[in-house]
Amino acid sequence: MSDIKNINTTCFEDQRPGTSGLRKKVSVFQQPHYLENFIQSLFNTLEGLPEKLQGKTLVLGGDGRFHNRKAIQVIVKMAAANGLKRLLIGKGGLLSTPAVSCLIRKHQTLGGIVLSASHNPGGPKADFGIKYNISNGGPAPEKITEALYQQTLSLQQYKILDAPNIDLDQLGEQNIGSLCVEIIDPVEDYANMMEAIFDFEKIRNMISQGFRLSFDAMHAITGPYANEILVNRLGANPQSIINGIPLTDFGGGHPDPSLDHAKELAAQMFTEDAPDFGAASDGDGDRNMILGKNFFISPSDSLAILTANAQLVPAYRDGLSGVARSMPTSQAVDLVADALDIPCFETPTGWKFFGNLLDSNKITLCGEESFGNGSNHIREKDGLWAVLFWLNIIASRGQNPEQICRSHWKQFGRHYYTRHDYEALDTDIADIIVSSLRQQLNTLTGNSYAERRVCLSDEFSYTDPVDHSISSQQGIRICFEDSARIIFRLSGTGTSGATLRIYIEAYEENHDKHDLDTQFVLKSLIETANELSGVQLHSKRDTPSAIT
Ligand code: VG1
Ligand code: CO
Repeated sequence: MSDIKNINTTCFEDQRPGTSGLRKKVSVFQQPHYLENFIQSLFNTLEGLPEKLQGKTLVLGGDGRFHNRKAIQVIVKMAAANGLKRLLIGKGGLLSTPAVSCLIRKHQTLGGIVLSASHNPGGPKADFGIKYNISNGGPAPEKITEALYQQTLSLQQYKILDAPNIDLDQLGEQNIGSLCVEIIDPVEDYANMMEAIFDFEKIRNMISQGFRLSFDAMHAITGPYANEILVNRLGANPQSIINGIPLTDFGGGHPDPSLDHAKELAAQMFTEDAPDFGAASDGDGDRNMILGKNFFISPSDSLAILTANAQLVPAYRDGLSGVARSMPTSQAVDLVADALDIPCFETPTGWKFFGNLLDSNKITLCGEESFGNGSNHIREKDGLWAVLFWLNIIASRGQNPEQICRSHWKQFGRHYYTRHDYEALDTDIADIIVSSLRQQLNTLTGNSYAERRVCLSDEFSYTDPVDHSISSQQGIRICFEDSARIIFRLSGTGTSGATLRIYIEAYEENHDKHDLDTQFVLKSLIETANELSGVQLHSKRDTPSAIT
């Protein structure tokens, strides 16, 4: 029996999706009708679009964090009451973000719902999140998330079927009202896709000849995927997967693939006896960190290196149509695109901006400084894909990650790069910092800071080359004549206060200077960034909360 529940939405004024969906504390999601308000608003928005919701199929799954199973049961009953025909759900309620994108495309569904707060911690006191992906497999564009948000403000009632819970652990079909729920293997379609892209035989040979790797799944979603792909299909030692079992609180950790958070992996990789290759992924499996023996590959360099070596991978053998990077990502890939004579696009932060470029075949590869890369195989960034890409390059070139990176710098020069985050700032203070930067913008050009002349200072605005939609206020940038840059933007994924991200980059062509310490090389630019923004003064902090 379908129930209609009346609600008062005035207490749900904060359901505007951010960079990557709606993210809140679990306790916020646990409020009566909170999740329902968001899901019904999503369904109403979709029903109002030409594609319509009724009679359609959606993919549904999450990264296994606390509240995942409960939320899935609610969404299933609401899907049944709202006239959906079919749901494809990963066994145990598990699906990585890239796997959802893969399934949407393979089964040509209307879209998919991912339950994840990505790299944010999980557990009863931590974070939960929801994002919606459209039929191309990519994150919903702003026009959908904005319409959804407007719905959340005025929704008066939602529909839910009064029915028992479904069994999330039983493969196969179950019916609930007129809805058919199919519980599927979360890994298989995705693993098959990886096998069709990369030269598995070459990687398998390399591993069988003694190549050692370590992959840190951080007790998040990628454990089962890494086991199937790296161990079962590529022959890696089962012990090369660390923290491989998904836990609802990620073992108390922060599933962020950085040297700070992937501590166990970092400890393994920076020793005498380190494996040849190390990698980690985040909560929902869409990001990656790549390490060599005692060697860190910066994510911006990783994008440039993948681009330069793409033709070693079977799926990209015929070359790339173009590449894209988010604005704060270093300009390393621009130089490679130049050399390959392919276009290079600069988009705002967030994966949704790559969708149109990929759909119209303007680009084949894309990436962000925040440890995310991807390609036209799906419409999300993809952690394990990047790991396999690196393994494919290493196996083809017969060189280790450090050698590959150093020869890249030798050919193209090195972009020193760092990001300083000031997390959980008071929102008023963050606003003061940003508006004071805005006010200074037209006074900077032509002046010199850190012994460099400013050639451009503006607030980044993006016009989508395909649908011509405009996204403004996407970060404040100060560009120097020697191609150094300082960029400021506020994070759209945090759940407490505001996070100011400061991105700093300088280019060094002379390869005698490629071995210096990054923070040392960027010191004067860092000081300039601190002075211009007054971040330390306003926040009364003398160091960033995180340095990448
Ligand atoms: C951060 C990153 C951005 C990334 C986003 C989602 O956003 O900077 O590059 O796309 O997280 O990644 P923000 O607004 O906090 O800077 V994930 O792994 O959460 O899907
Ligand atoms: Co993620």
